[in-house]
Amino acid sequence: MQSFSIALFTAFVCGVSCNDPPQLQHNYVFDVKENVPVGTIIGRITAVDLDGPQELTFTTSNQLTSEIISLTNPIGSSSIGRSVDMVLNRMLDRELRTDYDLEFDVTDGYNKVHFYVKLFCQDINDNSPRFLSPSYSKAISSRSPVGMIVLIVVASDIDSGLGGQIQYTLESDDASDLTYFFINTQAGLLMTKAPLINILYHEFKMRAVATDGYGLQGSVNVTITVSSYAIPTPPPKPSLVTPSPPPVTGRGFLFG
Ligand SMILES: *[C@@H]1O[C@H](CO)[C@@H](O)[C@H](O)[C@H]1NC(C)=O
Ligand SMILES: [Ca+2]
Ligand SMILES: [Ca+2]
Ligand SMILES: [Ca+2]
Repeated sequence: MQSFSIALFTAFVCGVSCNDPPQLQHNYVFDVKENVPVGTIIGRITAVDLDGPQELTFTTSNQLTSEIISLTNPIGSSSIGRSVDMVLNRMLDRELRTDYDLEFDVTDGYNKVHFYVKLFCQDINDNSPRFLSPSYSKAISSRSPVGMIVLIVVASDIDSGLGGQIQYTLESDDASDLTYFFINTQAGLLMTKAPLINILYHEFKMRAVATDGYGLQGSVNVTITVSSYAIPTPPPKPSLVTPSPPPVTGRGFLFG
């Protein structure tokens, strides 16, 4: 009889407003690798609610979240922990976006609690190095000194860490080409390695290769034309021609 009157009193003073809201079990942070297939379960969310009035239901609460995540049907009793799994709706590309603040609601039928789940997208090495130029070519003289920088190749790789680190090498179907030229591994400087003085005319057709830290490669054609002919240069402008000095007559005048 007494407990009945307490319940009656509580109902009178509070109505349903004394109902406790759902409590999330954690601040949820999940990691997921990019490119994992649609349908992959990437994490579980659990909430508790002791006093109803209904079993908890979970929903995604903004458009971005619904695009990325579906929730499974909840399992478990709200009084000890009711859970849903987050299922991936589409593949993630870390090179487009590295992290998400997903938004959800959980409700006990009376209180609705809004919450965030942090999702970090982890890199996999899914890009090969790419050269900035579709090909490289340069004409040089056979009198070029050893160690001269002929040209600089540049590649980029948008993956993170080792997967984005590039080393350069030079290749040719004719191995003897590589006695004349080499490429600086880190900076992509293509340089002469031996005297070219005996070459009258030759087109060296080689490839610069960029390799990332996990072995993915990109390559580009490099043509170096070596000739003993003078490399054409524009004729000197008349204004740069220094007139010959007048004959010296007053010897000793300036130097006394
Ligand atoms: C690179 O060179 C090879 C052989 O010299 C040629 O078959 C190929 O088409 C070239 N590629 C490009 C992109 O120029
Ligand atoms: Ca409740
Ligand atoms: Ca990547
Ligand atoms: Ca890469």
